[in-house]
Amino acid sequence: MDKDKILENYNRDGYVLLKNVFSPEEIRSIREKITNLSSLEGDVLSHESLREVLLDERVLEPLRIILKGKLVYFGDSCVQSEKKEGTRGFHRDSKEDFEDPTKTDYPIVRLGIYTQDHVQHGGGLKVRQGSYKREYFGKQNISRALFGKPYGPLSWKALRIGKSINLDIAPGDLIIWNLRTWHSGHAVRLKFFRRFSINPKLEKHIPKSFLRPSILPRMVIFSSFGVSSKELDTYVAERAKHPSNAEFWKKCKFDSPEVELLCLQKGIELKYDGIKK
Ligand SMILES: O=C(O)CCC(=O)C(=O)O
Repeated sequence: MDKDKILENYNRDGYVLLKNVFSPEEIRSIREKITNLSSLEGDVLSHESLREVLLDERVLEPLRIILKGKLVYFGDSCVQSEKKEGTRGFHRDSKEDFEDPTKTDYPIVRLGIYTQDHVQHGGGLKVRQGSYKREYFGKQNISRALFGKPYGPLSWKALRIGKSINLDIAPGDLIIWNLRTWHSGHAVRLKFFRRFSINPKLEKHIPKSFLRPSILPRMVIFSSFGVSSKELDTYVAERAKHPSNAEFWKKCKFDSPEVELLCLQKGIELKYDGIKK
């Protein structure tokens, strides 16, 4: 996908799905490397064998196009290998984010490298198209509307939170979404009407016989990147406050000289506020 198309899709939808970024052979190798890890703990760059995947130019270039600046990596990444279905529910990951999304950008994105098929199978990702630009009736905004200042008059527009779409992610594809985009993992696929996207709250109630199976173990590499900004400072500070994230970051080793050198070569800034060793 060329630069203009990446920006056009991302600006319209709040996400962009890049097809065939990795070859089937590369995906087989990534799955093998994940299988051979002695532990999944820590961020992706802490795993020597997987650094090259995340720092691949085919991954970094679209991020630079979307974020329009020097990339900042702050250890908010993980390698997942799940043997059973995980939790579901639409959510957005921006933190302490009270700006008007119709007028402001949120300079942090997340990427997913799913290593199994989610076109014909379940277990993929669903998103609400364009939701990153919508006001929303989340808990934060309702309490702001009642007890504080909503950003502008709350309107019916807030109820239009974007069409729910099961993304056709195939192994080798790269999906990048803005942290304000509503999304939910482990999306189910109906046997018939495979494109039909069911609300995540209802997904677990659908009888198995109506569903397409998921490929297990479900192996995915997730990572966030941002550009230097007050939003990024707030995001990292907010995440670091939570004991579970503090525990996670303690196991990260992206402050090693090898990672620092690799990131320097790739023009990536490392932000250590979360891990503070
Ligand atoms: O498991 C998934 O597919 C989605 C994960 C997710 O919500 C996230 O990484 O922010």
